[in-house]
Amino acid sequence: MAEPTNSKPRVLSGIQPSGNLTIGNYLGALKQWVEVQSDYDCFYCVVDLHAITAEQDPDELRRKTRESAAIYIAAGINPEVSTVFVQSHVPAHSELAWMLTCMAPLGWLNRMTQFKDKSARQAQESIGAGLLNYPSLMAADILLYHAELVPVGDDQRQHLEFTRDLAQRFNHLYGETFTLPSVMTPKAGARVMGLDNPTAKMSKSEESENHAVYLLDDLSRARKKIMRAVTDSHREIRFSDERERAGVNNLLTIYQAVTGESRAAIESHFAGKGYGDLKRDVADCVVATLEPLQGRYNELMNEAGYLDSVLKVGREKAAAIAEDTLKLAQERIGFLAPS
Ligand code: AQP
Repeated sequence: MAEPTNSKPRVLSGIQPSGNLTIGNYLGALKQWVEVQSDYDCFYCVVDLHAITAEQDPDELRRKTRESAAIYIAAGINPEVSTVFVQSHVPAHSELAWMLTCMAPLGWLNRMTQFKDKSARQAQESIGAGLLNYPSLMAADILLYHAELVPVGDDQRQHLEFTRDLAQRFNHLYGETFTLPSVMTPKAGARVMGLDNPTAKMSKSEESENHAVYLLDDLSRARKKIMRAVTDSHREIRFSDERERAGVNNLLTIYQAVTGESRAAIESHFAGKGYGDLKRDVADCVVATLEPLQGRYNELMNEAGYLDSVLKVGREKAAAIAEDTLKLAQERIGFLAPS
């Protein structure tokens, strides 16, 4: 196994630059990334190889890739402490993904909820094979770094299970090669729902006007979207698993995830208040999070060369580890080493 360069256990996670990052991406992933960065040796990548499982405009993809990396840093990832890089800059991801794709049973891939959901929205003939093989690439991302912990939102739990199963299969067939990773999801905000449709996950590729608050939304627009969020005809403000109360539950969950307060404290804060008060308070705390993030983002984007230098250092650090692991996996599987 490749020797870790840092004695701390390793973390890996990523976000697809497939659109504008949402508060779902922030609360489900980015916020946790920041919280663990001093206790782990963290690798955070912009997963552009994953993004092309759906059609992307080339210029837009390049722009969103830089934008996403800048958002990671603006959200609190310190590139002096964590490694920030672009997935396609480290070719080992694609190479190991192919090896794992060859080992991934079709039955496992066909059972993935994300594949079933996303493929159901397209005509059968137009579904790219990449969408089906997405979990093998995600497994490669994680296994290349011997990551012990993967902080993600709830929707990625199944892919983590798949990664563990695939790693076990490889280790069983070819000898101990990969570390089995554990999933880490936040207590609140692991599954932020759409503001316009609180029974569907908030998603950056969903295009309807009031579905998501984007991290780079104009602040008054972000506020307006929250004030327009779907609620219900009840009056009581409390957490609930009932489907018809999903809108209020979602707003409370966002409030809980942002403020870190307990459910009991939040319910007592809103006791006797109306939905207008709830929306206003949620909007206030979300805007208070976005404002400094956007300030740092704008500074970063105006600092010529800074982001590229972070990504260059990140690529070098990531590639050194990934190449070692890839070499080991290639050797184990029986590839003839080049002389
Ligand atoms: N709504 C959400 N609530 C909590 N966490 C979320 N994540 C995504 N949406 C929510 C988490 O964000 C990380 C990055 O996700 P991704 O971009 O790799 O893919 P995704 O899960 O498919 O996210 P989107 O926004 O729905 O993207 P598109 O529309 O491009 O497919 C992951 O940790 C994810 O759990």
